Amino acid sequence: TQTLAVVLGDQLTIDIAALRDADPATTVVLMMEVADETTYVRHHKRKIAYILSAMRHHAEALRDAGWTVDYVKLDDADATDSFTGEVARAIGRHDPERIVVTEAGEWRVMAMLESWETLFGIPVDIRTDDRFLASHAEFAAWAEARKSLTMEWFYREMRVKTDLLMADGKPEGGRWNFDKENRKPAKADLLMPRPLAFKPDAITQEVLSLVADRFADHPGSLDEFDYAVTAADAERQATYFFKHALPQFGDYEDAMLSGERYLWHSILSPYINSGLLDPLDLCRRAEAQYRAGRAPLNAVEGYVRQIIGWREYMRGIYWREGPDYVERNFLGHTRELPNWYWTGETDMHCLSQAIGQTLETAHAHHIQRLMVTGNFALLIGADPAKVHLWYLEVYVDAYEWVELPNTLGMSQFGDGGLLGSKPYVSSGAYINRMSDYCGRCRYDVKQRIGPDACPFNALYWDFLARHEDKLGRNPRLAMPYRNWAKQTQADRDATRAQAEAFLDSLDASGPAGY
Ligand code: FAD
Ligand code: DLZ
Ligand code: SF4
Repeated sequence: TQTLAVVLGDQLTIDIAALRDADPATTVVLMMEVADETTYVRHHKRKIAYILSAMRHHAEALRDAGWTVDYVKLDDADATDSFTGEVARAIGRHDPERIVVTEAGEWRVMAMLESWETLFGIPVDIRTDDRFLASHAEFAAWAEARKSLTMEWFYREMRVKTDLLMADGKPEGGRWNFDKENRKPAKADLLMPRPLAFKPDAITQEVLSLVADRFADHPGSLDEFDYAVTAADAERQATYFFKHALPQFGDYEDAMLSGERYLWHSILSPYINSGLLDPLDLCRRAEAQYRAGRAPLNAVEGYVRQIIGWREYMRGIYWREGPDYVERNFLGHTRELPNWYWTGETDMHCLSQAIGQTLETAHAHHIQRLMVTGNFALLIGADPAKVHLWYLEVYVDAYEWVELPNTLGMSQFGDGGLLGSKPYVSSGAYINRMSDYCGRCRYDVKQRIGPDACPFNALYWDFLARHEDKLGRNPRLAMPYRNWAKQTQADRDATRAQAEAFLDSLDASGPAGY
């Protein structure tokens, strides 16, 4: 063997950079299931099952394409439990002249890749991951040139760069962003699209029993596992989304409904992040739906912005801010998440819905993550590094490069506003406007004080009061702070006492389940 080409678990793309110009006759592709990766956080069982099954199927796809694949399984008798240990063993088996690998998605794994050349004494070629539009250097250059790192400006550059939704150098429809049109509440609708369900084949079934056996103490359920685990099936889900959900995707992007896990979302993030689907290709296909008159501009622009805007931008921030970004804690928060983040057992209906479906499916949609579980964690003053661990653990699409900036930055304001100009906090009123949750809740969203009052209400004002020194001069919070100042001292005292009693009751919920 001349070349050992390493393919990691989120590099399941058939023409990944590491294989691009390799010769199948003299290359061995190494894929490895390793214990350290399955336990560096207590990943949701479904997330592990998805990744391992997708990896095993991808190994088959590579073999079908003519590659020799050396695939190490988790229960291999001589397993070393780490990427570095497995590469060392593979060098023993194949005696390669060099290693080629595509850059890793996160600092932790990148450090391993960078240690190999010295450790093994053979050249290691670490290739740029060109599944992303902006390289680390490009993002750094963009960020260098400005004071504020507002996503919108980055997004516009990506629109120009890709020529997506452009007309003669100008944005299609005369505006870059149609977000204001994407905030409609939804009504229960029997005709709502449902993502396709894929029946586990023999490979997936083997993985499911391995995971049930070995990761019994990890959170989440494996029941009715129905993810796509091949590029072809992921492709089917994409086609289904473009046809049946994209047209309404924009209107109802921020809506939430009881019992409806997916609404008009694409449910493609696990496939994009692990490499089964190509993000830019999806954007081009969404654009084609618009050009053919099959989906409105607000939906297609919204979809494209999430991918070439938010997704790329989050990755840029992650790599720019460095490995200690995870330690930022602008608001000095230290509380543990309540124990019921791992059970869903709370009488706050919005939270039991968001957490319940998360434990069942390893998925929740954006507004549930941001304005229900995220909002609540921020209002109670939960430690952002701990909140980050929860999100990294429970979502099937969670890899640190995308999860950390979303959680610690966007959702928990841990970076003090690098990513967002104000914290995403709201009282119950926002949840009531965007969902049907409150009508089914034992709490009254209109009350702030008393045993039936929606906890979000007192917590919201208490949060603002607690952080007046850090947030009081934020122009985007001027209105709520004025409103707070106008309330009588007696009302303010009662609000804070209500919040305090609630926080005390939370701390009694039992140990967090990380
Ligand atoms: P859709 O609503 O259909 O959106 C289309 C696509 O846009 C998604 O598939 C995704 O690739 C991309 N996208 C949308 N929003 C974002 C965003 N904020 N950042 C990056 N990409 C985005 N997304 C992840 O992929 N992995 C994570 O670990 C993750 N953690 C999150 C944590 C928090 C606290 C929050 C608020 C959001 C997080 N997101 C994360 C973003 C978003 O919630 C998911 O991408 C989305 O819910 C995936 O479902 P979907 O494919 O149906 O998305
Ligand atoms: C998340 C994950 C899991 C659970 N298991 C594996 C694995 O066994 N083998 C593997 O190659 N990758 C796995 N991954 C994904 C890796 O953690 C992923 O490659 C890194 O997040 C990239 O930096
Ligand atoms: Fe959530 Fe409050 Fe509404 Fe209940 S009343 S669902 S706790 S926002």
